[in-house]
Amino acid sequence: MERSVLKSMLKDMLLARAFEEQAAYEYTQGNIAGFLHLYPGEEAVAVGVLHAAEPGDYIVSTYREHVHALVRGVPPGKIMAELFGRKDGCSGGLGGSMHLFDKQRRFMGGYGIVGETYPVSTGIAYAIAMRELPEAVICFFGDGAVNQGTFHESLNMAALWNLPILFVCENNRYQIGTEIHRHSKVTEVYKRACAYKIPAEQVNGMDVIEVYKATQSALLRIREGTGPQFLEIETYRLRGHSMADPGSYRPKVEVQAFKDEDPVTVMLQESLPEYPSAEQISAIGKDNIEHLSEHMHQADLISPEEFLRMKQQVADSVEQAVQYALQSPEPSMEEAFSALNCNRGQEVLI
Ligand SMILES: Cc1ncc(C[n+]2csc(CCOP(=O)(O)OP(=O)(O)O)c2C)c(N)n1
Ligand SMILES: [Mg+2]
Repeated sequence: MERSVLKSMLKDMLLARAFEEQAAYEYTQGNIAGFLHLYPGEEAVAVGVLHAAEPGDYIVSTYREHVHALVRGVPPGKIMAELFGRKDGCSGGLGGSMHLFDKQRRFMGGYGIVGETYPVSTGIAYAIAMRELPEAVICFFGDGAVNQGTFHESLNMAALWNLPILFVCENNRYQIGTEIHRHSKVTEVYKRACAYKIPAEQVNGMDVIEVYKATQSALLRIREGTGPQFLEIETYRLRGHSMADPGSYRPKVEVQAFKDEDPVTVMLQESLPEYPSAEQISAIGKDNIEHLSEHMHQADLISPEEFLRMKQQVADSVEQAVQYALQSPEPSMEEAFSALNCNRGQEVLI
């Protein structure tokens, strides 16, 4: 795998973690109101999947979507301003944490309703199929969302009409405080896709490289016309369900076990340089030493200095995002009302 892709994924994972931890802090300062669902521990899912996607693909996500938007390229300041409910946020400050949107980057939300992402994705994929475009829709949802009726309706239609959708289940084992075996008879989520003859597999969500590769091949199959694909990506959230949830229903040993497997740490270990030993170099032969060192230079392995620089860049961009959000005004009452359907014309809603 190309070192540049690895480095870029590492940077996005560090950015994701720093952004979310900063958002948690801003919530405690009263700068963010309402619900705030954070992503630490799950970074490898959004980063691996979205790095394998093309810019022309559409992304439909849940209420735990800040990192999906970040990795998709929505500027951190635009996301932070949206969390703050400010006018310069990516949804004009009217959506907040659960309703990020960026049409230009084909980031089609952010939805607060569990199970809402399936019909939205199915509709977009239907439009793509009608136009015979080479694009795909990536539909994210949680393990708790697979018992919604929309899951079955949408998977059936997607399979029947051969729609270009990649269904991505972020299986973090919990639906708020309810562990998966307490809400689902079938706890291996990928097996449900077989009922609709959708090819499905389970992926280790603690390993960003595995997530990237599984997504790349699934998207390739979609573009070849195989129809919808399904990935169940096993992951874990290190924080509570939302900032309002202390997460006390989970045994401490369980949380610690997953912290030890934290994808950001794992990724970091993967990308540290592995210089050959003196014996390995001499085994290759003297003439090859220059060749080898040049190759290593070109391969651009990350050095400790480069990693520190990367971390500093990430910290700076999060700080700038907070400043951007703080200087942005709140939307006016007129702007707030302009987004309501009933004020667009003379429509009577009921
Ligand atoms: C239709 C609907 N029912 C219930 C809720 C309340 N609710 C919010 S989050 C959530 C749990 C969803 O869990 P999961 O899909 O596993 O996602 P996770 O939070 O783990 O990412 C529920 C039941 C909702 N938002 N929408
Ligand atoms: Mg869950």
